[in-house]
Amino acid sequence: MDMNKYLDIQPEIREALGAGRPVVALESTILSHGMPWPENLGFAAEVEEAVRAEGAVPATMALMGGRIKVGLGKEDLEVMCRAEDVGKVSRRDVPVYIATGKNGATTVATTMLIAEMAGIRVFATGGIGGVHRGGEVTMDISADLQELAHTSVAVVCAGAKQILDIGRTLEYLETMGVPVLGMGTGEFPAFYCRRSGHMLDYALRDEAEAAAILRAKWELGLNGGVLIANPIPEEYGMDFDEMEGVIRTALEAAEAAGVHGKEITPFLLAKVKDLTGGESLKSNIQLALNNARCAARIAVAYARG
Ligand code: PSU
Ligand code: MN
Repeated sequence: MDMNKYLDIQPEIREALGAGRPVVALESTILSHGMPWPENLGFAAEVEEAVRAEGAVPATMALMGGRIKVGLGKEDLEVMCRAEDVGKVSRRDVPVYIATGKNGATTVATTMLIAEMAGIRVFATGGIGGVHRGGEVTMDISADLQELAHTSVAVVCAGAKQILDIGRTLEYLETMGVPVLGMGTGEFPAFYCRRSGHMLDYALRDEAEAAAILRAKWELGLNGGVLIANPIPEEYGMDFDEMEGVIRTALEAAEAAGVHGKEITPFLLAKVKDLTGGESLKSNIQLALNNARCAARIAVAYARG
């Protein structure tokens, strides 16, 4: 394990990694920019507890005071959740935040690259970034997809939100050689919705099968990520067509406000939240907990070897 001089790995995580015990990476953008205070603080504790309950150690990532934090203590978690002057850090922002000491929340791309630096193989999130609607013209394609192409970490998500062009996102992942596996489903889920209309090549039977696929890929020297799409639990799923209307309104608002670049995803997420109120927050929390449990079971099976 490369103990990179910029990394602050919490002792419990360092010990687990040294002993080959399961660890699950968690991102902080979902805390700082994805959920409101103080619900996010409650969620941060709950998601770590969900990972522990399955027998793995949680490692929430953030950039703080010029350090890369692998595992956050209570105080750090609170700073990230209060999100006062906390930026959104994708791959290209990392060196800037390290050099300036600014606090930053890690996106899927950044959490993956830090996980790889630390030797963590499994990561749980809510939804990934992807090809935006109109991306064939704007070239707005999330750095998350490049990271999945190159960085050897498995990402457990609930699919991608309908703010994105899900079809083109899946095409991009195919081009980049990223396996996309459905957990108990042959259809790629759309975050709040269990269905997207886009079919996958492989439906996983269970977490042990996922772990076996990860082992085969990386032992073969096929570097890069794996996307595991785990649908939202039935009882929290929302209606696809209803969501489509909400997203159209959010996209129109973004267009009217002239939002673009790294601000577009947080803008759309906030708009969707405003338009759907408490229901979407509840769904978001439940799908993320569900992904954490799934990721922990995969990490446990992977560590068993
Ligand atoms: N999609 C969601 N929730 C999120 C994000 C995306 O449904 O919280 C966040 C993740 O951190 C993701 C990032 O990595 O947004 C992607 O941003 P961009 O599209 O700017 O790459
Ligand atoms: Mn973008």
